[in-house]
Amino acid sequence: MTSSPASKRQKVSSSSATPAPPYELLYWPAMPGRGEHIRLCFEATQTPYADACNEDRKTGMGILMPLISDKNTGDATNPPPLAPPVLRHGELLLSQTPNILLYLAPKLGLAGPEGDEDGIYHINQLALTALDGLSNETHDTHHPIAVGLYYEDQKEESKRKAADYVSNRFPKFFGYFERVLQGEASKGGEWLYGGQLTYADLVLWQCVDGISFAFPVAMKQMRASGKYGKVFELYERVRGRENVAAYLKSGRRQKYGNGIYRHYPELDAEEVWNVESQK
Ligand SMILES: N[C@@H](CCC(=O)N[C@@H](CS)C(=O)NCC(=O)O)C(=O)O
Repeated sequence: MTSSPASKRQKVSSSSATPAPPYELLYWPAMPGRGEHIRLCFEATQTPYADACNEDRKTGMGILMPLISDKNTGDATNPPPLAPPVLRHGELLLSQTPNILLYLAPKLGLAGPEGDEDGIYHINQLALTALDGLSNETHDTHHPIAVGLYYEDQKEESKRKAADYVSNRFPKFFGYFERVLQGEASKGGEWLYGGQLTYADLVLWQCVDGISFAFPVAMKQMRASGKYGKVFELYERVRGRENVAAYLKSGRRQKYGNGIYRHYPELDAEEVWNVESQK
């Protein structure tokens, strides 16, 4: 019987003679971006990983660029990735942030309580929801028309988009996660699911952190409203964890810049939301 590629990979990592392959993250250098969700899983669990493009930009980009080239057709077992983040683990190459998280979570102990077989799908649901509303939509506030155009070329549309985003989408998504934390499945309201830290908490944390950088005025109001207390408590709880706190102080944590979370004061000003959202 021929073994499937998956079972070959299984053999590599479970063999006592062969050490488990290292985790390699490939992502644009010098920005947290979507790669940060994956970094946080490694950092929170003290799992060794390589961050090739930040450790040695030339070498890292020399690996990443051919992978996402429009000439790449992949190899015998891996289709080509369209865009980073990309995870390399032995012979396995994966892309799509939530897909990578889904793969890593059980291996890193971030997939919920033991014995809860369906738990990972609930955790995935929560992570996908955070990524939809608090990462992908955030990106659209400064690129509402075209990813390939500069922000400056779509500034007026950005203002309208941000106005709606801040006024309507923040309350919807923060309200949702507040309800999740009030719900029974959270098992106590400290963590989103199952009474323990999962990758959904780390995803939500990164989203709230990025949004706080991008929209400080709006976020101050969200905090002051008192409506999302549990979400902000979870944010502080994650930030206070020993491994996360140490990571945030380290040089491995990248600064926000021209990625998903950008601070354009004109998209955050209260007058703009009020005026623009009336149009
Ligand atoms: N849904 C994908 C989106 C990947 C993505 O858009 N990656 C960005 C960097 S964060 C990129 O380089 N995109 C290039 C492009 O869309 O042309 C994911 O979550 O990984």
